[in-house]
Amino acid sequence: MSDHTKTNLITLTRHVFQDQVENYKEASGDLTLLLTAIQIGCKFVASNVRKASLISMTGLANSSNIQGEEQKKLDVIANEIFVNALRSSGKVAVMVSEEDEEAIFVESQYQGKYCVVFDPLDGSSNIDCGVSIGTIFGIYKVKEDSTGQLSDVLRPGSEMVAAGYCTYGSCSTLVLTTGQGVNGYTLDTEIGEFILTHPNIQIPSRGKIYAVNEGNSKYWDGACTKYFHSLKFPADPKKSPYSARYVGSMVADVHRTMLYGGIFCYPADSKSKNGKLRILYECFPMAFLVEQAGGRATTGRKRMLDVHPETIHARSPIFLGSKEDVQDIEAFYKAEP
Ligand code: FDP
Repeated sequence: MSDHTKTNLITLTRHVFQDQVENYKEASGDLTLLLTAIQIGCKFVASNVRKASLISMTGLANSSNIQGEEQKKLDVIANEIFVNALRSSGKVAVMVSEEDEEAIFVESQYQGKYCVVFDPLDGSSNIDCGVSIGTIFGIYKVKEDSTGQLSDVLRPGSEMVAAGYCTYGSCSTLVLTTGQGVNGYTLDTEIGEFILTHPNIQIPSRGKIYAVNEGNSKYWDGACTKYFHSLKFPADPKKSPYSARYVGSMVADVHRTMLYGGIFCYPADSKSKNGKLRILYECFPMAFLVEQAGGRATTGRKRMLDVHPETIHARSPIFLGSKEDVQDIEAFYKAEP
């Protein structure tokens, strides 16, 4: 007799469709189709990342993006892959990509009712040495009576209807929320499908790991300086210090935090007054996922998902992860008006 679990695989599409049938009876199926386009983008990028060194796809593309950062060849290719997959899905009205200065408004014949904000390849500085990188995306529904405008994406993260990321590392895992918890699906490269491997991800309420670029500590404010000191030199002598882990790819650092607990931080500092990470396609999707997994995400002084972005590439400081760890940094900011 066959092992039923191995012949009855729960693919991402099957799982999302099942959720639609059980929980959203009135749904049209458009979100499921949009997520299929995103999956195709992730599989295509995963395949390019895996063979990048073999097909001369490492290195610079000799261009720079809106943030003035030099684009890698893979950044440009990943962006084209996602823009093409999303546009041709027929489900998207507006796209915002980290790699494009302006929002992209889809031509009327292809237009759908969703807006997708995304960083096609996050962690660019890790591309050429084969360290984990990823894609991050967030999805809004266009407002009633809108056919797709900038105001459909310049909204608080709490209005997103879905968000996720896909890691490209020792394996590719797509982690997704549609607002009913968080699930992780690992790419089976032999059959080309994302398979449910991490059902109902829950972040531990407290962790033992912190992730921050410690090299910036001379620029930190008082709250950050005191907080990170408290992790390394706990006031209670019976407590062990936290471990430090920092990949330098947000997707990899957040994925570890989702599974093991702890805190991921990119604070504002005297050099980067608004922090480094972009609100729409880095902070919001990750904050949505973390909250759905029982964790917390803050700017230090405000719930991350309540921020109202003024421009599509605006930045924010961010602290996210285990609920109690994030509450600790919030307390340090509260004590420092
Ligand atoms: P990168 O610049 O390599 O693309 O948003 C970009 C990002 O990586 C994040 O993935 C990562 O968390 C962060 O920047 C790393 O920044 P630092 O190098 O300043 O630590």
